[in-house]
Amino acid sequence: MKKNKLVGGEYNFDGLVGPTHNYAGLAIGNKASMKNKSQISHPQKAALEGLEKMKFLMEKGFKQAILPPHERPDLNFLKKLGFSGSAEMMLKSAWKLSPALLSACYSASGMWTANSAVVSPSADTQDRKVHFTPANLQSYLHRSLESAQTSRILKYIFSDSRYFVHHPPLPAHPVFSDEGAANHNRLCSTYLSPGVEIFVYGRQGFFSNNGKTKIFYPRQTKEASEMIAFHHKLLPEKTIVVQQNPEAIDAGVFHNDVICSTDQNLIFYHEKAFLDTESILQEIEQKISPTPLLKVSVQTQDISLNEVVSSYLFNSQLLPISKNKWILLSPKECQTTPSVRDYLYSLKDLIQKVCFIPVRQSMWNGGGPACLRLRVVLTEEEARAVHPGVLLHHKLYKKLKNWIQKHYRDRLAPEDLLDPLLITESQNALDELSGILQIKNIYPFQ
Ligand code: SUG
Repeated sequence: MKKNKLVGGEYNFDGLVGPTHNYAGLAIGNKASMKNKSQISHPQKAALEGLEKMKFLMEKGFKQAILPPHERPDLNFLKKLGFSGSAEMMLKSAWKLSPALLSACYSASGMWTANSAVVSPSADTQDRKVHFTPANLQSYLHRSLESAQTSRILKYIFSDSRYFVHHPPLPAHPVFSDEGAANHNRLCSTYLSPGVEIFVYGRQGFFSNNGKTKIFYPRQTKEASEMIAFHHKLLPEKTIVVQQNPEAIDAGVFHNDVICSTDQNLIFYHEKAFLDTESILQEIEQKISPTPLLKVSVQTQDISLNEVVSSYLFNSQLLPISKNKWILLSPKECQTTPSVRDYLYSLKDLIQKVCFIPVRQSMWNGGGPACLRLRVVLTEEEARAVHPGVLLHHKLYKKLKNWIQKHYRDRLAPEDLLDPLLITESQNALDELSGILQIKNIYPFQ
């Protein structure tokens, strides 16, 4: 089968779900994660669901690539904490201290690559290079363990300094709390033309401001968003930093990509997405001008905030099919939420069709289709400089499917995390994957 031709445009880098995918209830404010704590997980099914989503996009002609899973359990982290002895002993001691600590070291949360980094395309930056800032994800321990590996893998895949600039993650302090592209939108006339970048925060970092939420503590800070816009050399007149609606955060909208989605010049959003949605839209319209801003807005009377969260409607992927026409790739849960299903079937004009995709294993941890991917806009020349081993094509799809079926367990219960065999199995799997993706020495165990 012929490999995808390298052309400029938007590439989706999906996180391949790792062999230790489990439900540990670690993400407070994320209702699915809280609800499914200690459920049996199905790592093989999770990885296959993610891979089928990638295949779906590839077959529709979208540019699809892969980010490999992280090494889990993170034994080096346990060593840093002072645990020692055999791997089995370390697992047991960590579990004894706190089962949550052990599950944090085992979390496969690196799969949600929308949180891995903020990426600014060269069309937006003043030095005309693509800028990457891996997220520090400091809000939760299990996610904070991702940033070092994310930095390593992004530097490996985008290694050519003529095109790519890699910033270190922001300092891992609550003032600079950063959750990556899940709180970052881009609007433009075409992917490769200059765009407007929109950063969405939940609170201000200084003076322990909680952004006026009453239940959940917001993750992203204004200071983190502003710092990234500055590092990425974005033009202030093409950058917007806005606050998410605290009411939405309290309803379980822990990232902006659970309530708003953009593609090219289309914004698909709930009226309660932002603190002052109307004035934000005016600012976007002014900054994107002369390109017209196309809006699809959803009202609370049609879909409540609770239904936004349970269905993950806005975590659908907007797939452009022709000028001003899109397909929506939605999680299956949208089909089973009556108000959302009715709304989707009433859509016409801009969003022409809806396809439902099962990513249930990820959804149970609060991660929908859009959470599983990092968007990277590349010119043709930049695309040629990307490590080719991670670009998806049919042959690679088949190899990955076999690899998942060979190495992944069918089920994992919380107590299975004490099984030292899971360490060897995961390391063997990642070692073989490095060969498949032609990536050398990116894992600490190698
Ligand atoms: O950070 N869930 C992730 C889900 C991330 C979704 N990403 C986007 N919206 N872009 C989170 O809340 C749950 C892990 C657990 O409980 O085992 C978790 O981390």
